[in-house]
Amino acid sequence: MNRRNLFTSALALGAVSLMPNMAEAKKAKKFVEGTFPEGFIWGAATAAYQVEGAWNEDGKGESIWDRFTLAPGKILNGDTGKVACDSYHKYLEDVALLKAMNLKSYRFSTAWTRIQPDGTGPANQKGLDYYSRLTDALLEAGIRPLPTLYHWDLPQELEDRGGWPVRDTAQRFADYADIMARALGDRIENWSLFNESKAFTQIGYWQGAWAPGRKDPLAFFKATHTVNLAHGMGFKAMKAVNPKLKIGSVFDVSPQIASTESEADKAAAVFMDKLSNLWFVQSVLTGAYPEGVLPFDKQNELLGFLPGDNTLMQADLDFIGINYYSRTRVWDAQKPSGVPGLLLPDTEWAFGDHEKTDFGWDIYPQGFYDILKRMQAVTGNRPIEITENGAAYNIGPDATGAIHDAKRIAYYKGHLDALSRAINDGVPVRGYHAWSLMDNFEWAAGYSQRFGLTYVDFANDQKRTIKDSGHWYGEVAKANRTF
Ligand code: IFM
Repeated sequence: MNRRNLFTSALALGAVSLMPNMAEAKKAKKFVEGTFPEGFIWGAATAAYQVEGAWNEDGKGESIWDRFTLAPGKILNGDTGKVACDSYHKYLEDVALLKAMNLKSYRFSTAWTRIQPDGTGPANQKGLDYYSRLTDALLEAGIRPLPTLYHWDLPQELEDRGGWPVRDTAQRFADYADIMARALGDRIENWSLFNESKAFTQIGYWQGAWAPGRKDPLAFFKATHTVNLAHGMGFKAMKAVNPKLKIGSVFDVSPQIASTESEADKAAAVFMDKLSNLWFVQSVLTGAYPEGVLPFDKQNELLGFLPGDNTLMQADLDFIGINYYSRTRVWDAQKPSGVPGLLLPDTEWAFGDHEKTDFGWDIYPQGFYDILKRMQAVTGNRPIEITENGAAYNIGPDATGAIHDAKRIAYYKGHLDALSRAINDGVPVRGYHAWSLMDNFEWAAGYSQRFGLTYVDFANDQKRTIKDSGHWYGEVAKANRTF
């Protein structure tokens, strides 16, 4: 029964005299910023390549990040994820950290190459066993496992066959999704298919700064279509195993702000909103791409879109994961893109006069509120989970070993307060995951950027120490409100 029906039947039952009391009760319950609905889920997030290490243990195959990090000059200081936080061996310590912070959800990712070392064929039992042990430890601790199937670590063998620009990779992903649903679907209900499809296709295939390091706009657009197909096909494969599984996906979004009031800049911002915020989520939910990005008459050819793909890529996702960090400024530039008929605006990420994080990202909590309102409209009121939000501050231990990262606390407070306002204004957010549970491998920036609630001493056996922010966040989770 929807709200309208509820109201109609209340009238029909003669319950109309109750209405003024209800209104008064609502008024009396004044919203307090920083408070959250009962049952709100508090969690933290990591990803396989960023924390696991054990890059070639127990039959694990080579991923594109294993390969990319070995190429000279790609990663700051020549860092790699070979050891990272060593979570493959220290996962029980990670579960203990979550527990110490009163968290009830752990968002991690599963490494495809642990499951299918070269991206095809039967499962590697030892890889499955690792995620099974992690799952059991989480459940035992009363923590919900929330795995993401793809957080950027494509099997190198699949990249050698063409990678995401090649259509067959979608079927390979669906097979992997099927294996995971069969192996862990008895204990894990909620799953994410992908993490930040925009980021890994754009930076990996167009800009070349991340694995696999290609600089080819045509390959980028093809990759986006394969990833969208993989959403639909992976979703259907998992539902076929067990229709009760709840399958979502994680989208990185950012308000696109026109740099001036000119019509040209405003149009450029609308264009970037489609390419940056809607290209994956709207296409997967509806089976159709946002209009006005690619030239209409060339779109199918540029994407490799075949008849029937609308149905193939469509997925009625059970929940939407949102990652928010900062906002984007856009101005009309008419830049040639390398794609016939496509001119691009210029964009500047994380701009503004506000204080910056140590990574140089602008701190703008209102953008969190704004983008949540936008995504609520786009995703038709589906349940939303914040799957990432956080800040890099490279603060180390003091003489006593304590990590006083007050700036991170301020960052979280600002964003959580904005989130509470969005929820109070009707955005259906049911959970929040801080990025990250612990300092980890930050892609091209290596270990130079620390996003963790927990300090990791990479030079000293990956020793973990909860920072002030981790203690604060633990109290927030316990009290269901900020301080
Ligand atoms: O570390 C990354 C993560 O892997 C994806 N989202 C953004 C984070 C911070 O850059």
